[in-house]
Amino acid sequence: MQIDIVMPFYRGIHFLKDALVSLAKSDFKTSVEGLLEDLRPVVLLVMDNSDGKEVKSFPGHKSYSDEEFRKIVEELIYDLRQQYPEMPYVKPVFTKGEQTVASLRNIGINMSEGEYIYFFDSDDYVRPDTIKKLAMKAVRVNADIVFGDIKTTYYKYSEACEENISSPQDLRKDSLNLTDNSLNLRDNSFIRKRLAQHDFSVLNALIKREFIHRKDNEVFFDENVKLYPDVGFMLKLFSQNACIITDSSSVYMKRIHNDAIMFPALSQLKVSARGNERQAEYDKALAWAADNKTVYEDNIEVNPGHENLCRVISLKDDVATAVRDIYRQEKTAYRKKCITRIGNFFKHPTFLYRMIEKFIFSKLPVKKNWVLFESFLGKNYSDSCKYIYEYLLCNKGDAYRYIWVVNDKNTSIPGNVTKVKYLSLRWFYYSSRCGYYVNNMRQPVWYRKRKEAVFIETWHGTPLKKLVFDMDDIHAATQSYKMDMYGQSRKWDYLISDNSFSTETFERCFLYPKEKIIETGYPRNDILYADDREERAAAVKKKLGIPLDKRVILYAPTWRDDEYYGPGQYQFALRFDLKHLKEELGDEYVILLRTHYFIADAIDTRGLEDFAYNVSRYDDIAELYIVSDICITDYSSVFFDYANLLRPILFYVYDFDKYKDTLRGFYISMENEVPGPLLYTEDEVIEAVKYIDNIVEEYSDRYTAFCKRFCNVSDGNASKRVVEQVFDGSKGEEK
Ligand code: C2G
Repeated sequence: MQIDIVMPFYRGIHFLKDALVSLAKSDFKTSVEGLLEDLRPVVLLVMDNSDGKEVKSFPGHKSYSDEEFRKIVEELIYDLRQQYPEMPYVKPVFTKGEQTVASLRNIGINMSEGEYIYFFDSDDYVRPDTIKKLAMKAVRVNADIVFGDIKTTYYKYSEACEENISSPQDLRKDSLNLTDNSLNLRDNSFIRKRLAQHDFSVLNALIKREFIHRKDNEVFFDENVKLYPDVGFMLKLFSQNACIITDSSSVYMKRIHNDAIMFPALSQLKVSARGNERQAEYDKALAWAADNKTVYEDNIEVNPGHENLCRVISLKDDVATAVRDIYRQEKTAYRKKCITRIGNFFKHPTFLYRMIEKFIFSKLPVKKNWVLFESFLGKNYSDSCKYIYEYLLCNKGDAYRYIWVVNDKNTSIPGNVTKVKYLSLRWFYYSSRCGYYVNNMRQPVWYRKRKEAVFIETWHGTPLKKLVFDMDDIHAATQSYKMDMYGQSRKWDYLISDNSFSTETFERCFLYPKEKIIETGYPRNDILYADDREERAAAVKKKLGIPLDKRVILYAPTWRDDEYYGPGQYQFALRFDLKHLKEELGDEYVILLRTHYFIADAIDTRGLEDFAYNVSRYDDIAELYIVSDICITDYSSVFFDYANLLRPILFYVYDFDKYKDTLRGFYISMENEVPGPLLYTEDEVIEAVKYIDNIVEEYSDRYTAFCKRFCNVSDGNASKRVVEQVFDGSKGEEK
């Protein structure tokens, strides 16, 4: 039995690869109960080079010419064929001119020769038995359509189908929850259910080709419908007398795109366009259903020869009802949304403040000499913002008015400074009126930047772990990360970079124009080169109560994307037995424990006060760098900064494989390029600390090479360079 798999493809070679790999790993061989002799899947890969046509070209990325596109696809098929000799035959069909998913599918329908057609979107994938299961049912009852289940996933094939990742927050949504009535269909409940859920998807359905290519009534996709061609197509199929069965154990994995910027799914295209298309499409379907009502027959016939197996069903009335329902439900949903919005308005002051900002504050003039500083969402007085501020204060003094976002009003800040709490009404006031906004994180998605204001994004680290558009799957709490970040970064006037590696990476991973990146080095590292560094270190030691005769280890790990309570609230379990550590190292060392600012869990140091110091709430990590003799981290960017001190760095990477392969991936090879050893157990860490001189010697060449590449801009004058370029530069002058 030949199954023609009609696969439209227009963009995202990584999606296509996953789809084809899933077919290559599918089982088309096994015959069950002797019913299935031979399944012959043929993939009709019908393509249009949208990358080539895409007008937008993103910084750091390129689009393909038709020629290049063809080459890439052919190479992919060739490589997969080498890797998986059993992969179904793939027939590439390159089309010319503008195509829609509907027209690509119609080309596939016209080319098909097999008994059944299976529509498969090239950004989805199947499980190894998905198609076979449908085929078995189809053969048994000679069905016109066999429907399987559809599950949605955010993850690529290897994670969702092979590794079975189990994060505590399983983001996969519910499936259709079919009850398997495949061999005993007594009523039309399944189809009615689909209609009621507005599920008109053609996916995971094995459809008899004759049933589409009927003599009396050929069914094609409406090529004028760009976004939802399935609706009209399925309504037409549903309204015919069809032998329809289901198999809930056959599961098709529909992938939700986490990147609506570079690789939007059709449903993620511009909302207004989507709304109109959908409306038009439903209108058409409704009109069609109404027109055909005259030929509606309510009788349910029994398919000859298969009386006990299935029924032939006719659903014209259900179709018309469903379409009317859609309108009703949409209206109700809209009303509910309005009510929720009004509710939110009173529940969360932010909504109210946003309105006040929009209608009052934003009407007041921008104050050109007001500078707003915000570090880690107001959690502390730190990072590059602090050093830019202190430079301005020393060198420009009263020329500017300084406002700091700090949630704790007792935070000690030098100079005459106005303090505001993050997202308080005063924050809205100052963020709306200030001429300069210096921030080291992302501002809220809804933040409205005034045209006259200058936004300086300092960012908060040289990237080791992959960021935004360089990431495949998102395991963190917010799946809208890429879209959010894209919108947020469009509002930045300057982005500070610590080295040429960061500049290149930011351009690509943020899709951010290189001209706006200023490679000044990080102001936060100026302190590491300060003449009075040792005096400052002594003062910090005194403040923390660290005994002067002890050497200091700083342990500063990062956060894990998949261990969270909610956005910005991450979990952390310390992988050190502090008592044991104290026994082994306590005579010579004390340890400073510093969790990432996203971590909500607190570290328990009770009973070990003279050895372990919890410095997670200490304002500025740079001050902790200068008091420490050894830094232990994992995948945090802290080591890029710490390396400026040329002191030993150890990498305690107990979950290395997971972090590298699943959660993030790295820009540089941790095995070969970082300036210290990768250690996987507590004992290895203890050993390394005991023999730290050997480590220093062993890693000396690597350390030198590392600094040459990543620390070559830093010299203690980064803040000065930023102020000169941003505050004294042309953009600042204009103000
Ligand atoms: N940090 C800290 N304490 C930690 C970890 C990090 O104070 N235990 C601070 C450091 O200044 C570090 C910054 O937060 O450089 C960023 O932390 P990362 O661990 O690197 O993680 P993330 O916030 O995800 O930023 O380009 C850099 C990346 O964006 C990483």
